[in-house]
Amino acid sequence: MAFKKDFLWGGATAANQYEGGFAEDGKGLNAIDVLTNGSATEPRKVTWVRSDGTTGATPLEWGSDFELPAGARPALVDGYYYPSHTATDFYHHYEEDLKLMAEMGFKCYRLSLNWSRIFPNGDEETPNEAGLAFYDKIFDLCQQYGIEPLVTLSHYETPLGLINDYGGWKNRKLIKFFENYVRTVFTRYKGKVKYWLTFNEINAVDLAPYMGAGLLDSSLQSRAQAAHDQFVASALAVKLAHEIDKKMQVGMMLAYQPVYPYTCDPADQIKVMEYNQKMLFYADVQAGGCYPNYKLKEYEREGITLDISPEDHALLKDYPVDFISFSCYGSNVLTTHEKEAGDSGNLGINGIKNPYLETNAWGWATDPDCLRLALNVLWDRYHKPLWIVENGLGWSDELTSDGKVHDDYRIKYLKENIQSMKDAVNLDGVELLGYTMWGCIDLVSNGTGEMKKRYGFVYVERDDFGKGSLKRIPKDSFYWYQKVIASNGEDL
Ligand code: BGP
Repeated sequence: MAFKKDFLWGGATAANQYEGGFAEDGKGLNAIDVLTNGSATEPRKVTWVRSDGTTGATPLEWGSDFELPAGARPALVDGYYYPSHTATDFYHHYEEDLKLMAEMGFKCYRLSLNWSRIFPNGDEETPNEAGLAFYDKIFDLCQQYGIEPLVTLSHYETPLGLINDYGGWKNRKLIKFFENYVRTVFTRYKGKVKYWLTFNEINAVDLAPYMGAGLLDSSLQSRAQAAHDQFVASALAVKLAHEIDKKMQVGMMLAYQPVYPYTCDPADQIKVMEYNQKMLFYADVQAGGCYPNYKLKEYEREGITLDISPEDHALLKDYPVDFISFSCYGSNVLTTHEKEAGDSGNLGINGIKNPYLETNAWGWATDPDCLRLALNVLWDRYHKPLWIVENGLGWSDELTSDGKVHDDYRIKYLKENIQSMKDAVNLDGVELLGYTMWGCIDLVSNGTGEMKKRYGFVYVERDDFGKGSLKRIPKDSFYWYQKVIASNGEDL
C-alpha cells in the first residue's frame, strides 16, 4: 500500500473565488474584490479611483510589470463586473457543499479565511464577530463529518484597506496587523483546526505582486521588502501556533512545477537553474531559516536594501515551517533558442509549448510526471513533510442533455497525476501528508475570473456573468474520486 492510513485526501478552495457574500455581515473589501472579469486571452484588471474622482482599470498579468496611475487607489468602480462578489456562493451553500465533500469521503478540506471578513480594514484591534462566527459553523460541520480543515490565512486576500492606507506588504506595519489576525484566529479555532498555511503561493510576491502582496508597483525593491515582511509574518505565525496549541502545524505554500530546458544547450540549463532559484528562494528562507547566497548576491547587484532587524534573522532561524505545501498543475519549458522554439522564451506562467505534452484551452500543459518530479525536488532539498494542496485540470465542462457532466478528460488527468505522486511515495520514499485537488466544487478562476474554467468534481450552474441557478451537480469525476479515496489510492 502506497499511502499511509491517515493520508489526507480532499479538495481545495479559496474564499475570494468561492464564498461570495463579499459585503455581508460586516465584511470589508480585499485585493481581489476590485478585480474585474477577464478571459483566456484578456487579463483581469484592477479598478481604481483618483482623489479627483477619475476612474479606470489597469490590466493585471502574471509575471509582467504592474503599476497604477499616480495617486490612484484600488476601488470599486461602477460599470464593471466583479466575479468574486457572488462567486459560487459557498457563503449560503456551505451546508450542501460540505455534505457533498463528505459524500466523496474527504478526509481533509483546504479553505482560506477571508481576512477582511474578520478584520474589515485590516488594521482594527478587535475582530468582526460575525466573520469569526461564519467559520465556526464551517469547522463545526467539518468536525461532524470527520473532515480535517487545512486553512490558508491569506489566499491573495490582503484587506484593501491595508493596500490603500499602508501600501501593501512592503510596509512593515502589516506584520503587526497579520500577527493580530493570526493570534485571533489561532485562539478562536484552537481544537478545531490543526493545519494552517500562511500565504498562498508566496512566490506570487514576484509573479503577481498586486495579488500576492497588495503592491501597486512591481519594482524589485518593493517585491523584496514585501517578501521579507511576509517571511517574518509567517515565522511569527509558526511561533504563535506552537505557543497557543502544541498540536498545530504551520506550512508554507509555494507555486512550484517542474521546468525543462528546451534544448541541451548549457545556456538553457542555466536558465532552468535560475528559474528554480527564483521559485525556490521562498522555500529556502521559510524552510531553511536564512537567505540563500544567490539571493543576497542578486540584491547586492541590483542595489536592493532591505529593512531587516536582528530579531528578524532570529525569527526566521528559530521558526521554520513545519511542512511544505505547493501547487502543481503541469510543467513549463524554457529556452534561450526563442526562434527554434517559436516562442518568446520568457518566464511566463506557461513558458514555451512542450511538443511532447497536450495543453488545455488556457495553454496549461498536462504533464503525467509533474508531481513525481516536483515532489523529489522539494524532498531532496528540504527533507520536510510535503503536501500537494493544488493540482487539477481547468476545463470548459458542458452539462449534457442527460443533465450530467461526463468529464472523462479530468478523470484521465487525475489518474495520471495521482499515479505520479504514488510513484514518488512508493519508489522514491518521499514523505507526503496529503492531496487536495484544486477547486473541488466549481469556483471562479483566479487567473481570468471566468466561470467557464472549471476544476470541480461538482458542477455549479452559473455563467461568466453571474447568471445561473447555482445548483450543484456531481460530475462523473465525483464518483471516481469517491472510489479513489475509499481505496486509499489503490483503485485509480
Ligand atoms: C493557483 C491559485 C488558485 C487557483 C489556481 C488555478 O495559482 O492558487 O487560486 O485558482 O492557481 O488557476 P486558475 O484559477 O487561473 O485556473
